[in-house]
Amino acid sequence: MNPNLIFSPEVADALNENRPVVALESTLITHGLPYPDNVNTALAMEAAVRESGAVPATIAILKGQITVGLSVDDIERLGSLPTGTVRKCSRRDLPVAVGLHEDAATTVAGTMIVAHMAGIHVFATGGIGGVHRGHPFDVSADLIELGRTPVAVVCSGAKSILDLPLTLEVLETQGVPIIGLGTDTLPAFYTRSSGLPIDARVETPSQVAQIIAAAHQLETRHGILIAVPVPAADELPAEQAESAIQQATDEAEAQGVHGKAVTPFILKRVSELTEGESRRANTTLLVNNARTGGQIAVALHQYHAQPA
Ligand code: PSU
Ligand code: MN
Repeated sequence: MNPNLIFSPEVADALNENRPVVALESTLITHGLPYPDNVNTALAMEAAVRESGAVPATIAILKGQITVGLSVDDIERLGSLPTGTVRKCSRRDLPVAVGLHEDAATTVAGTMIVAHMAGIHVFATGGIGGVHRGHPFDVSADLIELGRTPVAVVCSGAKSILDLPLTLEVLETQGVPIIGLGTDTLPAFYTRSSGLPIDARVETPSQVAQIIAAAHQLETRHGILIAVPVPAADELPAEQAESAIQQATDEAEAQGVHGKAVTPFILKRVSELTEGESRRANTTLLVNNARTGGQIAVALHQYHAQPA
């Protein structure tokens, strides 16, 4: 085990006893949702993982220590720090945050790296990064990480702040299977479908676990994307999501926002522009994905536990 990692007692016990664990990210806490929604949602996600019989491991870097399994106090502290004081930590930021003993919140890419180091196979979040609209060279490191790190990422696709067709092209090039759980198209975060076809559709967490187990046996060494649409009752009307996203993207362009600041800027503006409407969709899908991640981790555990 990597000596830089520290574990909560609960996560350490679960991993030692080979019980199912689900990784959760922290950038959605520091850069994705406003306080106190962020803290409440992070705790609701942990509760949903527990309800499905798995142990949640929220991951972040606290004063340079890569921490697997934040306490409630850690989540409250990270979530209430002023915006911009916590480093957003993707692959390239990890050595900086650790080396300089910083507080940092892991993105999908950063969380995948740590989950893999810790021996956690399933990770649940809301939306992954992708290729930005109008900027085909702004490709989130999340997509490259999915191509190189064997962790299954349960998500609701990506927000259409991104260029979704180009995002799918990059995932294809990176060799990342996209499995729809109850869907045959890529979900677009607030809305259930982008209309874009994906690789395979399955109906149960246990079928997802079968695919993850096969990838482990084949030693393919890449990630798998598990796409779970937002529950229908809390879906946002497509036109409403689209017009807010268009306006936020135009504003980012006009204000010259670039690099790692683009995604947080657009997330913030979209949530301001859609007010409460998007908040419900956002929270519902995050908690639903955490619950689904728990079910997949439990199924994977049973699958692995069976004699070969
Ligand atoms: N998309 C969301 N909410 C988020 C993010 C993306 O709907 O909170 C966060 C995730 O942590 C993701 C990161 O890994 O933004 C992607 O940032 P970038 O585009 O800079 O790679
Ligand atoms: Mn980006």
